[in-house]
Amino acid sequence: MCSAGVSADVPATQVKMTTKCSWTCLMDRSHLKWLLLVVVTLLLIQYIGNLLVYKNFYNVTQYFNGVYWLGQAVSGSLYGVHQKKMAHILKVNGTLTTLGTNTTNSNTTVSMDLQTTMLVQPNVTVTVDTSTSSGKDGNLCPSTPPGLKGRIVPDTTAATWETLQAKYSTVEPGGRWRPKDCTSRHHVYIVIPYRDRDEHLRILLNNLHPFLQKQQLDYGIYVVEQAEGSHFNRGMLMNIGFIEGLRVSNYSCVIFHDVDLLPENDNNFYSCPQQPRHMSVAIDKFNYRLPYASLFGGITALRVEQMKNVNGYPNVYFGWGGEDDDFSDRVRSKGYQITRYPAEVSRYKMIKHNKDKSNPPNPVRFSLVRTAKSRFKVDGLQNIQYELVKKEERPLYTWLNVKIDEKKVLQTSYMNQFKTNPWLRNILKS
Ligand code: UDH
Ligand code: NGS
Repeated sequence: MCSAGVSADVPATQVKMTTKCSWTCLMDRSHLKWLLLVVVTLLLIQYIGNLLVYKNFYNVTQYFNGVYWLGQAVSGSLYGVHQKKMAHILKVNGTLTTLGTNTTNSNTTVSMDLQTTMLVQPNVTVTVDTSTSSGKDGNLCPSTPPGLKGRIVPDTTAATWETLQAKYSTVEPGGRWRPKDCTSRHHVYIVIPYRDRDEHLRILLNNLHPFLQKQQLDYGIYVVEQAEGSHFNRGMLMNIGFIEGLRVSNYSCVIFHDVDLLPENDNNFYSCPQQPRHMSVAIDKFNYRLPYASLFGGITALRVEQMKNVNGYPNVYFGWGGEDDDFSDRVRSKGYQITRYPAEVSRYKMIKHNKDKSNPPNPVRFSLVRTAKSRFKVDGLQNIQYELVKKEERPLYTWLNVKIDEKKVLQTSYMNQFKTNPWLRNILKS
């Protein structure tokens, strides 16, 4: 203990400070200053650390062989940057292992690198999402389908339609299938946007049917082909497939699937977890790395009510690019988290091809993405217009041939700000 005192017999001008040091005062004042500084720094570090402590668990899903995925979310500010963190955790034989983390700044997600650091506290209890693992029906398929191998090599040979039909004779007309011996836990439909890619479609279906059957899914495949006469519009084809699929069956989960992506791991479950999922995380074309954090293109999985809630894809993107970025913004602006399984699982091979002639890059796509928010409510499922020219239940898929009136779609008040753009002017005057 140190104390300071003033001698009473000294004039005020000569007031003298005297210092008494008790036996506990083991250091002089300069040491004390340093000690205080260290203590304050330690407290500050602990405070910042606490902001980033992994506390809130959500979205726990079993997705293969006794392995659980769970998002562990935390929010906080470090050096003024708002951060969110998610951990991807595997539970194998009762042991929790963290595979990697997603750090998100300002609501965007970055790809994660696989690492084996243990991030969970030892007293964490993992509870499995019972919405997909229990049911009244006693004959439910097992939550872990038997016979999954993990890494698989896609077959890139283009078999003829006749060969494929014979090979997958148990598939019902319209491309529907369900396990015979048990009731599937997942009622899923796959929507494929399509134009002039016959060979890609044959290759994809040759890979997809056996893949989905091994996963014991109750599924249907819908190929939405855009008729000639308008620039390709991937977003609208997704919306149309979504609407038309629901006319056929009461699906609960939709998977939007580019025709040129082939899965390389059969543990990549084609179902919808609690949050929207970006499935094509690691593609060979990008060296198995996610090109950018908010990417939500290629293949995505959403629950039907989530797709309705975000008003679907935008309709106004004709030509290549941007519609998936707009969709990504829609999903996140509704408060959903875009989730991703580990890159080892969400692995794809892309069938090599060049840019399609009828799908040139859209020159206004960047402006459209920048102003996307203003159209979330007015442009999408809510106002879509198309003509269903033909619908056929083909042996391996349902074929929807649709006509899109490009001029009509773009002639709306919310596109007024782009009317001076030569590309758009050209379309509108044609
Ligand atoms: N699609 C068609 N027909 C088209 C255009 C697009 O079916 O004419 C569909 C198809 O499902 C495709 C998806 O829309 O997978 C996405 O279109 P894309 O494959 O053109 O876009 P992505 O960004 O590839 O996947 C761009 C071409 C990269 C060329 C690189 C050349 N080295
Ligand atoms: C972005 C595009 C996305 C596209 C992504 C990956 O630049 O639509 O590249 O493309 N966004 C815009 O153009 C605004 S890829 O390399 O797969 O061809 O999905």
